Amino acid sequence: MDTRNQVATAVSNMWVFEGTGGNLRSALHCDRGGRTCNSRTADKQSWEKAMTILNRAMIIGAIVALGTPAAVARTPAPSDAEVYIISPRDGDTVTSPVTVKFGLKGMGVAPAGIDKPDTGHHHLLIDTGLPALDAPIPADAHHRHFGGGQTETAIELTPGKHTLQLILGDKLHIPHEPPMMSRKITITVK
Ligand SMILES: [Cu+2]
Repeated sequence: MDTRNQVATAVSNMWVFEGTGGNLRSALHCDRGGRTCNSRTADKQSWEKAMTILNRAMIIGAIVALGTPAAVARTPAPSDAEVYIISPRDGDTVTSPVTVKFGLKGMGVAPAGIDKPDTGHHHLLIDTGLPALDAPIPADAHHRHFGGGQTETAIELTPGKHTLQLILGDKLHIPHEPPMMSRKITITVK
């Protein structure tokens, strides 16, 4: 008896598990609308949840779709949109305070809290990597929010090398799907 399931549909931002009767074969992670799904390693919690449901149901052909563990709804962003740092340029040597200009193409800037399609507000990541993409961006010295809709800022930096990267957040400060982020640049402060 062939108990494999076919993934027929997927909804936004979801894990889709193929398998039945406690025999999970694979997991797919699908983007908004389920247009593209990629094989990905599901986290343990999601696998266990899927196993429980499949064991209980024992329905051949069932498709189990679970939300991501964090279960936050990520706001879709146009796939051709682009976030970039206008200035300084990668490799520049600058003096503090450093004026950083934010660039955005294919989307609009809206203050935090405003629910408008294809918009977001800038976050400047200073000397840090990307935050979790399925949670609000932290607010601290390494994660600066521009919830008023600002498109530039001046930051005080100590002498030496620093990295800067922009990431857009939605009305709740959560990165979009797909995440809209700039390249990470390195500058030297004199
Ligand atoms: Cu924010």
